[in-house]
Amino acid sequence: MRSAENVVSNEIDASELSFDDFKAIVIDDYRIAVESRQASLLGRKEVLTGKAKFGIFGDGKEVPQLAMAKVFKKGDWRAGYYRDQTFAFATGISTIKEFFAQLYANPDVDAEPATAGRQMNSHFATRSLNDDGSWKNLTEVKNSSADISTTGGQMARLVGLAYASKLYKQNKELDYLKNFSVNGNEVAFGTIGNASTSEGVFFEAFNAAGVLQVPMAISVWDDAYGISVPAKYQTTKENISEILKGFQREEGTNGYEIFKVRGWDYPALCETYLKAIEVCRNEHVPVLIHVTEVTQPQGHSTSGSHERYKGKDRLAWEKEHDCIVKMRDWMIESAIATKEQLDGVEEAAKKYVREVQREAWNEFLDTIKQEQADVVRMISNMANGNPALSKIAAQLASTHDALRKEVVSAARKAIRQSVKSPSEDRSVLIKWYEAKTDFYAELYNSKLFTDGIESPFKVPHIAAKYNEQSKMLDGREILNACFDANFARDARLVAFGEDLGAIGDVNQGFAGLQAKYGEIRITDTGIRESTIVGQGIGLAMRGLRPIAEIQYLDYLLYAITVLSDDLATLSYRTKAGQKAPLIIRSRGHRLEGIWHSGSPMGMILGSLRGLHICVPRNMTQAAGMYNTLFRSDEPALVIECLNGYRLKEKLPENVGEFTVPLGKAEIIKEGTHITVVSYGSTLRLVEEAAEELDNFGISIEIIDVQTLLPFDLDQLCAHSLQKTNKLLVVDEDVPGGASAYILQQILEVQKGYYLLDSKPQTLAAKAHRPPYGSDGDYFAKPSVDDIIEVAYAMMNEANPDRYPKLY
Ligand SMILES: Cc1ncc(C[n+]2csc(CCOP(=O)(O)OP(=O)(O)O)c2C)c(N)n1
Ligand SMILES: [Mg+2]
Repeated sequence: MRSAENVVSNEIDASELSFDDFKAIVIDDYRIAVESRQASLLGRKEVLTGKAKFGIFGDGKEVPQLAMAKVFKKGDWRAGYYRDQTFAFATGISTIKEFFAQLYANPDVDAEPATAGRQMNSHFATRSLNDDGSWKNLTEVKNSSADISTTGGQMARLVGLAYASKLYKQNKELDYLKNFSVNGNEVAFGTIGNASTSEGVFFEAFNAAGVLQVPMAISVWDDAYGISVPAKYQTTKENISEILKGFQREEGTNGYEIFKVRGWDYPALCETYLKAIEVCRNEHVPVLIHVTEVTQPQGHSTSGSHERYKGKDRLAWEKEHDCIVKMRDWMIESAIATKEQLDGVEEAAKKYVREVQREAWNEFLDTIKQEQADVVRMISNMANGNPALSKIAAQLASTHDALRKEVVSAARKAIRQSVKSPSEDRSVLIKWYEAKTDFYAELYNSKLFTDGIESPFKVPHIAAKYNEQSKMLDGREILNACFDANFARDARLVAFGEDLGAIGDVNQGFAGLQAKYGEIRITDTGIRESTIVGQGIGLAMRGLRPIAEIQYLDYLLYAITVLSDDLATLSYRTKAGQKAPLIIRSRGHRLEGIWHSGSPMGMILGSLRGLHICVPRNMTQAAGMYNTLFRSDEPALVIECLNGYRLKEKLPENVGEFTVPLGKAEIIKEGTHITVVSYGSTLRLVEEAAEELDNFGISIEIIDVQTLLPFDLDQLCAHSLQKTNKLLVVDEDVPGGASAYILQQILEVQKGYYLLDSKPQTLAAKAHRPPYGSDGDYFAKPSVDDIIEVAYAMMNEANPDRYPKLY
């Protein structure tokens, strides 16, 4: 295997270059390009012959990526997409063997370090973390943030990766973080296809980086198509650099440097990248490099042929302008190499790639082969004349290149078929399968969270302390004191969002803190929720501790794609190779109007597995959760109660240190008749209802679950049901939203079903969003009256004599 070392020598240092050195570098670049092309050609064959499910390749985009690789230094970052294999090979970010391991979905993280077989091919990622979840030294390696498949989805994160350099450069208090930056000199390289620049997040990110003035270098690989759809449907004037011209910086303005270069012109590409990245790195000016006249020799992916949608002329043009063909012609014309020499390079590349591909395939199959042989043997042993079992064993034995699915499925089928004939041999197979379950779960289901040494579950629980002098303050002041203490404690913390800086957020949680800690740490942003989250992801991936504020929970929808696709999947899709300990702060539940009172918890629960979801009932609980989260390394969303900032709470003397553990529910009122489970703002209503219910002799036990993900790990809800046998879930989401999730947790996971003596009840909001005004709220969200009446009706059902019907 060629090492990254050999590749790094291709960086240009023109000052000391002889013509022979230069020739050697160019020829080696050519080698990388043709090897990459061979990988694309062979990769496609592997899919078409059924050895892999789907393939998408970087053919036609090799040469510009060589140029980009030359200026990509250790400590730099990439946020790109599925066309970047040549860049990955040229920088050592990936190897051809790893490329094939990923194509085959090899789940062994050593063979496929980017995603451990979890992502489709050509989804690149480097490993930022040690096995215990701690950071490696990221200044010593070339970094690729983990790709995602959504077109343009990399752009939001790219803003944050670039913004980190700005913080490291401008905030001297961060100098001690030697593993992440050398004076903020790192460039964040983005790549994107021409068609994907049509996505909103591209324009949002583009503008944000222009405002922020960060070292972000975007390359657009422009092959004039997005699958079958040509540029005329994609881009105004069919020319992205033309329409972005207004972003060009001018004397005395901020903005971009914009470059345009043809994708087959190797010397022009090298020169352009050198120039562009110099200004980007040294002056922190974002740059756009529009790489035009790029081709796609095999079409978009293995899903179909491009001959369906490209005309004859275009196909002929693409053949002629294939960047490798052009590079070859130029090398011969410029006496860099002879035709024969290049023929030799091409021949060697073919052979080499074929060898590496075979190795990757064999390694992928090796462990499965062992499992296959074991299962065939065990089923044969237990068959003992049973034809059904013999058939299963024979079928598995004859399956050529069996996948794990076939092996395990055969084992499970054999266990089912022999259910009525227990034997020693059957027990052996069952034992084998049970022992393997953990191994398979580790391979395919593990690391939704990093679960490392900084897991929030390892943060010690410290109770809030009060004394006689403890003051009663507005809820917002409790939070403010918590943030203040944490910002003083940890220089890595930064907070940003709309109206967060100068005025300290719309509810004053950060009031006065910008003046104290500086604009570099507590910062206003434009109205751009997707890239506020992306900004946080990129910063968190580079060792900082961002708090990204989404002004109201209702606006989370604008950021949900970035949260769901990127942040929530990051640990899982890299098998804990990368992490982004980002805290999203928002506020929601009770206020008024269709866009200011939402509680879309079902959406959040459905789309954000991979985040902790905290729903504190007041600001003290919120502060305790922040204290836990700031001391650990997993991402979380904290939803504060919109109507709680002005309610009085007692200030703990250890407001910056006490912790509220995640997943710990709390009984906030004991009772005997009904267990009422809720969270957030509705708890105050439930407490109010409890008082009136007491007058009827109905005693409810109120449980605050505190976090929805994870959910009540000690199973307080089920314990409570042992006493009450009645369950009411009160929730502000739509019917069947979060309340359905809560029921599933209590009835199924906690086995609460067996403890009920009447049907479990939910009380949710209406299916529409709440109308404006207090009356709108009353008729759309669960009210105190609703809670009392539902609880009363449950008692009426149990004992109609004692609790006669109200209506
Ligand atoms: C959000 C989203 N929409 C649609 C797709 C399906 N899709 C995958 S690639 C692609 C075309 C992208 O074209 P372009 O950005 O020009 O990149 P190219 O493949 O041409 O290099 C589309 C529509 C997707 N992956 N994600
Ligand atoms: Mg394209």
